[in-house]
Amino acid sequence: MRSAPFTLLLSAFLCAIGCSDGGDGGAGGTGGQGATGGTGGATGGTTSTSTGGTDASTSATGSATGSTSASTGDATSSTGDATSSTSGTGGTGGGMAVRTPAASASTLREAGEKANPPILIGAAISGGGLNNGDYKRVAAAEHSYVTAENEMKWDALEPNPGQFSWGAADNIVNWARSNNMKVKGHTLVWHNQLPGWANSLSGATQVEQAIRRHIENVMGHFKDRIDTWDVVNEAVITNSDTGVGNPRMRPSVFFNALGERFIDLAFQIAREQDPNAKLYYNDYSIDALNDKADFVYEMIKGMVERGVPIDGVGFQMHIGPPNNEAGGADVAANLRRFADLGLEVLISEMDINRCSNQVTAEEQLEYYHDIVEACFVMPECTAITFWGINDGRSWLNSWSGALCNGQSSQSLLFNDQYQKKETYNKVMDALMGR
Ligand code: 9MR
Repeated sequence: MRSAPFTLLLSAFLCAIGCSDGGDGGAGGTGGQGATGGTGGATGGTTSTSTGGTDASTSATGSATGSTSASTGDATSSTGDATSSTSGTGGTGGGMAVRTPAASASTLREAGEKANPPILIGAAISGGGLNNGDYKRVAAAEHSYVTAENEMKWDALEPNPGQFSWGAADNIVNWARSNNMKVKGHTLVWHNQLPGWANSLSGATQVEQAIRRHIENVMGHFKDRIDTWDVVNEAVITNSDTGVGNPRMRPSVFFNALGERFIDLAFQIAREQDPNAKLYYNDYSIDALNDKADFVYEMIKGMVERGVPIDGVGFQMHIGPPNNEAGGADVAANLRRFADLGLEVLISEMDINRCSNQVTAEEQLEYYHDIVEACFVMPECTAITFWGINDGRSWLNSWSGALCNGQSSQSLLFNDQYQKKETYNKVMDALMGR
């Protein structure tokens, strides 16, 4: 499952739809930033690659979401200034700009902050991890963006109906903010990690009320601290977790009671709570071109066309067992079609599992480089989050489908002594345009 020479394929692909060179970005125009309110802090009106062609006349998709606020202007980190919002150039027309790498950087975070436009570099952070000094040091030095690995899921936040427990989540959010890191809320509506009481809800009214109460309370609690949210997570399944075979809506307490409309409903409630927040759909094994990615593409396209307030799509990018493999060129093509809907795209949970050698060491390095590059070059790709810091803490080590049987998945960028691995160097290369 190795990809073809990526740079060649990428440039052929770029030229097929506009061939802008990325140097000054002016010629091609931005295409679609404005449609969703300026793709967060990462894009927008700097002297960047994304400034050209701001003629709104190229707008094809326009603002389906209505969330034109460019709210997260300060989002990108301590540099922050590069974020003045766009006025909505909108649409898919008019060529494509390319992100410019930093001239120099000594951490991933700095490479992201100094790129033009900037890009957030994230990690899943666990409460347990924050008890370790090395973990905290590496996490804050190398990343500008935080997703709580488990502490903001429904079972953690609302263990009893209407009774909320904020301590563990507050701990992570406050730590992140004290290190100038932005936080993404993960996740408002998900079939997994639900408390028992939620799984026994039945009937449309009960389920709708529970969704509303949960979203209102959670977004309300974090209102001044979090303005990007995974609103709905993993609503689609296929026969295999690799994203192949009979894609369909996943049965869940939400889907069973409300049908597919639970997704629109969740986004609408979230938008009512925070008109300026960035609202994302997030899923695994939709990273490249497969049955599940096609199905989710049609689903998201429908949402955009109906005016559902969605701002972006998170591609989890769990590569290797139990999930899909994806080469850089296919990831690039897939991200591009979603971005052309006028949406942000994000790599939201990246790791590459080496267990059982289904992904060889050489392939792992190639994937890390080429997939990160595929996102990095696109101004619409606003963040790259890795699902953990060091190998020893990876969820894959103990996940049965991951075929690790307790061994290390060797899936991340740091070893258990918190030293950089070769995977780190490949990611850094991609962020620096090498
Ligand atoms: O990393 C998380 C792990 O500790 C939990 O046991 C698991 C339970 O479902 O969830 C893991 O995180 C998942 C994320 O929230 C959503 N996408 C898939 C991630 C890996 O399973």
